[in-house]
Amino acid sequence: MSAASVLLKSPGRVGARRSRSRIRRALLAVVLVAGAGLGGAIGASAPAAAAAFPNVVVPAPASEVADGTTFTLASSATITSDDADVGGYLATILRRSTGYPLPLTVGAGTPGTVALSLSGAPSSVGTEGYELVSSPSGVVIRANQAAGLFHGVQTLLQLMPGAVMGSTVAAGPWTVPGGTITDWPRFGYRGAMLDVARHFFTVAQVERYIDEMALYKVNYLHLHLSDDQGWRIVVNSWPNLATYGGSTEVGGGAGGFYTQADYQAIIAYATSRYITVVPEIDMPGHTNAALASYASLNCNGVAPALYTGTNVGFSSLCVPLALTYTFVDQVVGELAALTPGPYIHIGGDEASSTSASDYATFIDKVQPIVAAHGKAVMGWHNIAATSLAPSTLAQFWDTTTTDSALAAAAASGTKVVMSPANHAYLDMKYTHKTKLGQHWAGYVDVNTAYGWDPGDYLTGVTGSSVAGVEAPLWTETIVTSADIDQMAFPRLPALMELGWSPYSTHDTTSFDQRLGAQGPRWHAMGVNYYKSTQITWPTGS
Ligand code: NGO
Repeated sequence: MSAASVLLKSPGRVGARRSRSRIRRALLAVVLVAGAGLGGAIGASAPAAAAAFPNVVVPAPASEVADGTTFTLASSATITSDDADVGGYLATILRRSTGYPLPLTVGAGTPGTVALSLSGAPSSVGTEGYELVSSPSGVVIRANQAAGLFHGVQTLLQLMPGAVMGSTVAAGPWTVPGGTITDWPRFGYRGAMLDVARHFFTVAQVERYIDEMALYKVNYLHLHLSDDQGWRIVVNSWPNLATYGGSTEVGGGAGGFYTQADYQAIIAYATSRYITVVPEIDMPGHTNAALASYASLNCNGVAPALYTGTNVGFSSLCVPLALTYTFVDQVVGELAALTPGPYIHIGGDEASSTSASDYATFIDKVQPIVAAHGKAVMGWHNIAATSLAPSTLAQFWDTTTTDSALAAAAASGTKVVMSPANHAYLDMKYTHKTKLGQHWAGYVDVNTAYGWDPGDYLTGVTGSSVAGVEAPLWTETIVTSADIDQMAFPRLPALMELGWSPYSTHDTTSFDQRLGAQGPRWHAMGVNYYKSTQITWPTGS
């Protein structure tokens, strides 16, 4: 093994913050010096020593060893897969853009030119990781579970020319650099949130976003299903929630809601991309749509009007009312029955119209209701001001780096998902010129989204207290799929790199280069991404 490949294999060993590009420049210098010392004898064999994977994969893999060879997918190539779904996913994408037949065989037999195998992966890659070996004769991806194969497939696609992501046949050559990538995630929770309450998004729009997020190894989709401006899912025991509470949205549009079959279709689609859905019913605040749908839920027995503005903090469920807990039990019960994932998100943010003692009473009563339906609670970090069940997951969304209540909860075992608004909120404007979005948490351009360490950000909430990262997209100003694209790309990949890659790979220069390499892919896919001036976008972007 060459010195080059040894160095590249363990980014951690060469210093936490050194960039791969700097390492590559240094290696090249070593090779050149060595070559000079040998009177240029290194000549033709130099590529092996200087080999490096192109700096194109987001999130950065944990480990890569290039060997200087190249694999080229030919029209006669075949695909084999131990998992029918992942094999089918890869074949569909490759057939569409290459125009090759690429027959797929599922299960035992001779490995195809591209082979997805559920045996022989290193145990160290865990349930979501994979090993990818590319050589002139083909590519083998090994994983312990199908999720790992799926993530390996994303890496393989990123190693190919961007046109591979297009929906029409393009010219090759369809090359893959040779070598071995061994990769697994830093955190178990890597989420994207979509607020379908402020503006409603159809099943097809949600599925489109799921397909986009899957490219960056997202494994949780948090759906913000209710807010003051809209209730977006049918609850059979409280039918007006959807039909009346879902009948509008910010700005006064027609809104909409998911039938339970729609919701299950979203879950099935997400599952096919190895993404777990976390449904949120925001309580006790952010409940005007529910209060407007049922007068009986209000302390004064009077239903407020539907609301289509963008204020927050003015609504509250009636904490002393017994019916409130029947409501919560039935809503959570129906949602839990439809949701295979482990969490029900109960919101808990900005309950400014609920007294502190009522708030604590409410969270105390709701946690066991969720548990009785077999789910763990997830809630915005404000719930840490109350006493939390051991399984409750708190989601930090403030702009500070200290929160004593959350630190105390973490000290007693609460795990935290990190979504600091000034880094992770996809609804923040990039710059003062950005048309969409808000800027209450500041402007968040790509390098700000990338420039923090979720595992060492919040005082007292570090290391194993951190479950992962989530990028929320609130939709007060977001109306179309093009709007979603504009705000999520390129920041969502930045946040998912923080969630997946070892922090030893963290380097802005290297990241910006890899992010730029996504431009031609998004161009091929028709993703309406924001061309941040912080990134050098290559030709074809
Ligand atoms: C806050 C608020 C949301 C807003 C969002 C806008 C949280 C957790 N509650 O985040 O209701 O939509 O900001 O950025």
